[in-house]
Amino acid sequence: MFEKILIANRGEIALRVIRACREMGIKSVAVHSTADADAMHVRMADESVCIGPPSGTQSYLSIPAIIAACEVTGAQAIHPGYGFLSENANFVQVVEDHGITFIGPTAEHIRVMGDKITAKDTMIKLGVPCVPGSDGGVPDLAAAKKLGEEMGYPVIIKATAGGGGRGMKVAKTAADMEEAFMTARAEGKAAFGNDEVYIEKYLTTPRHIEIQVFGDGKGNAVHLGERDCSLQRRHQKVFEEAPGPSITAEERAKIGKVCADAVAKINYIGAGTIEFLYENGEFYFIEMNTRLQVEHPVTEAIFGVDLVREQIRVAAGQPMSFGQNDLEINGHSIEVRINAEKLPNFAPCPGKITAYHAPGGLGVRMDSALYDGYSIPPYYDSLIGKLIVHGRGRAEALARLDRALGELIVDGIDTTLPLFSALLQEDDIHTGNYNIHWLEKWLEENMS
Ligand code: MV4
Repeated sequence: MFEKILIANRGEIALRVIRACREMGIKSVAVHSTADADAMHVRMADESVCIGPPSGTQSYLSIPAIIAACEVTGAQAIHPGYGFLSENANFVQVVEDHGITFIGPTAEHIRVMGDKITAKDTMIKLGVPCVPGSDGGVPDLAAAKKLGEEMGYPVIIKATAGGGGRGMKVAKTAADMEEAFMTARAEGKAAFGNDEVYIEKYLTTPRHIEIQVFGDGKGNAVHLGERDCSLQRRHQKVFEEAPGPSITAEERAKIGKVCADAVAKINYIGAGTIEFLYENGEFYFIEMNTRLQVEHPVTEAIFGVDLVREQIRVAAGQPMSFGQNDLEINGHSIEVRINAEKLPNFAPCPGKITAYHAPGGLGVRMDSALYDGYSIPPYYDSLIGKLIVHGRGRAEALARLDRALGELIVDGIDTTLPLFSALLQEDDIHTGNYNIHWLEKWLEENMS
């Protein structure tokens, strides 16, 4: 096993990894920008290295700075967390070229899944159900128009280098095709330097259901059920839960097995998430994320496993500590993401925390790097905490969420917390009756 791991991240996810390291008897190294000298991850790690100025590009995204920090501290492995360098295939290559272990998938798997066309092509070959659409890239507008007629409108044009909602355009009718196609292409080119696009049938009212998978890199893999992450605003998840309120045990077992078999077949190593749109009882693959996700705690809650510990184990060449038959769902879990943002417009709201009190008690987990007197710097993501609750059933989890929100104090800045108390007043939240458009529509009706 590794003696020392460097965490190439900040905030709550850095703490999450440090905690797993400590339980495993592994020393942790924090890296930080000058703006984060007083951050909790620096205090909580066994040692820390300043890797650059405030801007993410010159610190948490600086490959040479992070490699140098590994070399001076003697860390044998790097955990990337999520965001930053976590899905950067080139980074993985450089890490390995320096004889350091990347705690995550191979550069090749990251590359294949990072290009949405090769990801989809791979999934089709592995027998994973996909959204009907073009066979690979669509070369020009004429081909796009021809496909639109064949498939029937509406269709969606997506940049292959996009993902997370960037470089996507819907064409409701043939009349929209030219503008949608050209815009998706231009956005792909501008944002990612890649103008290749593909086309899919546009699903109008799906849910976002993602399957957690985990592989040992040696042809063994499991699934840990689904998360419903349909409640999003501008492609940012706000509220996530597991299991999905609309998914039956039979559906879970079936799609879960398809996903576990697929990742086993490619010798996938570590944690991964296979994202689907779910509509009328059918699953349609859209993307695969080759990282630990923000919302992984809801899966941990219902399965009682530590996903970061497993990531570290398999990266060190050890077997996973559980197989599919050891995995059984226990109850229901919900996560809400707390952002330093001012409602109703979700404007970033950094500043000094004048009082912080975390909720506790049975079935409550607060993952946050906040503390009394901490100043949230303006340079990074506005996520300041995740409140995760667990109950024997969905109703108990919702009641516990309401109770925990009542205990939580974050003073000195504006946060998205009032949103959750308001959502808990909605019948649709209690019945689980929502899709990917529900939250944006609700915000329009209730916050403007
Ligand atoms: C779609 C879609 C409808 N039909 N693909 C948005 C982000 C990216 N992960 C894929 N996205 C979508 N792809 C087809 N064929 C609708 C969306 C979408 C969406 C998906 C998940 C969660 C929220 C969403 C909000 C708007 C659009």
